[in-house]
Amino acid sequence: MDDLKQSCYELSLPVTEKCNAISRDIDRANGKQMVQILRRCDAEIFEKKINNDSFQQTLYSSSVIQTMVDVAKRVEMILRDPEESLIVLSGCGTSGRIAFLLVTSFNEMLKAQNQKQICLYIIAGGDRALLTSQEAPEDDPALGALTLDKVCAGKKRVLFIGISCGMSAPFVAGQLDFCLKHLDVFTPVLLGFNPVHMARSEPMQNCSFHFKDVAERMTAVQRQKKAFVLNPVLGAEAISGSSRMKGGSATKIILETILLAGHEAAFRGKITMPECITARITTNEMVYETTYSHSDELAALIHKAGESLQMKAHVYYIGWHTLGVIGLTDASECIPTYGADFDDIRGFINNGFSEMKNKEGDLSSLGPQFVIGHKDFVDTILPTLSQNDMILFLFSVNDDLHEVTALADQVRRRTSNLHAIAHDLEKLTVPERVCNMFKTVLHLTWSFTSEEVNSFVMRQRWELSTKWCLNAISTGAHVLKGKVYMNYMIDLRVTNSKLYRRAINILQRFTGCAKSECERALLRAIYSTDDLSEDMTSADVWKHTDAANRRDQVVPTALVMIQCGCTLAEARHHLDCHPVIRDAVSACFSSSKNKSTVD
Ligand code: F1P
Repeated sequence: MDDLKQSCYELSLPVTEKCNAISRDIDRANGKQMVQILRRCDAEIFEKKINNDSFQQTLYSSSVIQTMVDVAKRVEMILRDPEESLIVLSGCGTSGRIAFLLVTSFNEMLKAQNQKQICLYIIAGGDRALLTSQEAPEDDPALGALTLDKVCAGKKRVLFIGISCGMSAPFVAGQLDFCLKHLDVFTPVLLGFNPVHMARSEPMQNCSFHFKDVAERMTAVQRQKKAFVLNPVLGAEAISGSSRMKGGSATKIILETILLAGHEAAFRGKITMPECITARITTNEMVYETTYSHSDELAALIHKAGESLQMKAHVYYIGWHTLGVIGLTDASECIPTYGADFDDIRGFINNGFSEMKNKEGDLSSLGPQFVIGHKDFVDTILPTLSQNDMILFLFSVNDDLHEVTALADQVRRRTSNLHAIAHDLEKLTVPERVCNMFKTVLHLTWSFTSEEVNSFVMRQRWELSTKWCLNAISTGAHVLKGKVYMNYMIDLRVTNSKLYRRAINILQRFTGCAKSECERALLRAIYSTDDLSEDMTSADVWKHTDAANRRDQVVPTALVMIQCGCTLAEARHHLDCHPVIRDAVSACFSSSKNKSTVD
């Protein structure tokens, strides 16, 4: 694509789908360089101005802080009068997983103080979506509304927070629309990271409105403080469109800040002021600084994980308590983002589902993807573990260190490829003999005293720090495996309408061809044919994504077909000869360049 076409094309994309200039060459970076790139991309979460644009509101903008204060006041009201009230957090994919984590932690905190547990999460696709990619329900606005209606039956007051980083998920749009129709009960909040005019305006399944429509209606109602739109801009993701990264982190920071402020106001009489919201965000910024100050260890872990994936071996996260949830979440996201197999990167948590405390309970009978306990790891993985597999323990000084050392001991009998991310406090450190069990230890000692912050708050910081580390490790490892071209996830799974559009965008971006040509190539790859029938081309997006769910490498195949002007079989053969997708694409770009020079 020439420069002008390229910049017009970029301008047409919402911020969350744009290509970040900082990470443009991430696919050529080594571990150390990658950490620096990710560090700079994540710094944008806390920047006062993005791309020198003073019109874009960012996390620290007074309008955003004020909206957070307003929503925290709603939380306070509900906590003060919890009977027949609910706080519901809902989202799809990563957004739903973060909702789950926040809700279970907040409810635990309420329970510890003998308060009513009034928080609920909804994730599109139900609890199985906590561990696996269930992208299709995300496209269903009616299902979203119905699910919300069901869980809120009989409630008199509901604070609903719908999370969609890209302001695009129909499931969430359906819920917000439902709330707007019932403002007597619901106060809807939209959390996303685009300006409202960039919210998605594509038609939705059996629906008369689209996301942007809902976002605009929300903005109108916000004037009467009956609905709230929280949409600071964070800059583009390090891997274009990968909202699990900055989007997920900012979701966690914003919602924890709001919930805690509401809690402090309700139970400690601390009036929520903009300054305390700002101070909490600054604390998270400090967590960011501290985490990335360990760049050497982080780079070493990326390198190790990359080596394992390159050798077709595995990376296993063995986490304790909520750090286990962070591990499970990070691992589950690699499947749709990088077309990874579920066992390339896998997470395990102590006590499995009883530790997760998810609504639907033990899901282990659903299949191997749902086998998540440490005991399961010992029974099923440990006996076949090889030196090429990387094991990464995730724990804090508050976890059972006897259990940590006993399991580490067992693993060490099979492999020395054992590493850890360990959190502790200046006044309470993980003993050296524990750290010495691991080859690499990313040891984060935090300067807060446990009196200063309660253990829930401390844990939230450890979770965020671990999230940043694991996002860097799994992203970096897939880059090293060749699953990223420039900073695009070219082997994504095209399993819902957003990802279908993203796939076409990626094809347009690399080939410079018209949208219609890119879409045809994508459909050829999805339906595995060179001759598309009328039925195929006229089917709606949901039919396409359903078919795409059962195919591998659809975007790389389409890319090679367009670039080389070849058949499906030839494209597949080309990809078979180049297992590293980045190489396959480069080889086909250079061969088509040579061809055009000769022509
Ligand atoms: C929701 C989501 C992402 C996932 C993938 C598909 O996005 O499920 O979490 O990684 O991109 O969409 P959003 O609604 O939060 O933008």
